[in-house]
Amino acid sequence: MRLHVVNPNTTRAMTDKIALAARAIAGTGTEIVASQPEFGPVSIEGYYDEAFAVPGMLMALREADSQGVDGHIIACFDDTGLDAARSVARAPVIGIGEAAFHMATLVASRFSVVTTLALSIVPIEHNLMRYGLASRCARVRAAGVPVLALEQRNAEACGRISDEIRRAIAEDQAEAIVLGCAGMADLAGELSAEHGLPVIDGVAAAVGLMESLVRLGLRTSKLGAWRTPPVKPYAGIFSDFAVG
Ligand code: 5HY
Repeated sequence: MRLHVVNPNTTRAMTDKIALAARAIAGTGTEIVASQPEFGPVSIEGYYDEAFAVPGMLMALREADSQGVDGHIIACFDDTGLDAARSVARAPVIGIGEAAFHMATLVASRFSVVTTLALSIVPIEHNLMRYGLASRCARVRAAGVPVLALEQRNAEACGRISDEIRRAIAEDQAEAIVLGCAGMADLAGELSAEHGLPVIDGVAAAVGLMESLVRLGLRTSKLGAWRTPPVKPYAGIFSDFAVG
């Protein structure tokens, strides 16, 4: 099978790290095709960045969809543009945030999320509510680390994330940790070993879930929320985004 992993921000080093993490978990018969938008924010931190990441992400996703892939993974922890992507893509679409949350519920009765900046906390809390999983999440925490600070092996950034995990265990009684940024994909194993609990990276979780969806022959239902968008003109610079 062929899975498309799209990093919705425009930082190539992060796209490469995400692709590496996806390929590390992918089964032998799974090819990972990675992409990123040609335009948009270099990182997504909060609602405003997210708004300007969605068009470019959708363009990359529709291009991959037209080339024929078995599934799409949106590799931004906010699940940027997930609903729009499911509406327009032929192949099923999974966001790494939703994937990580579901995996955490299978190994822990309560989990905490450790993300980058405080700006990202409420968008993640909103997603947990939308997915019906807020009751399983003890708390969404921020390590105070900008997304792009994770791009080089930054001891200070890793230390902040580790300290926040320690607080989540002590204060939230977290039984598992979800890493709240695609840029943390390479840290899950060492943090799990350091703290002695499951630490879940959304990229790996999404690849595992997508392989199962494809094997089960499941695709997005087009009967309701994610039905194909109606054909209509789009004026101005978005004219190429119109469906049909
Ligand atoms: C991510 N931002 O996974 C999110 C994490 C965040 O550019 N990739 C980004 O801080 O919201």
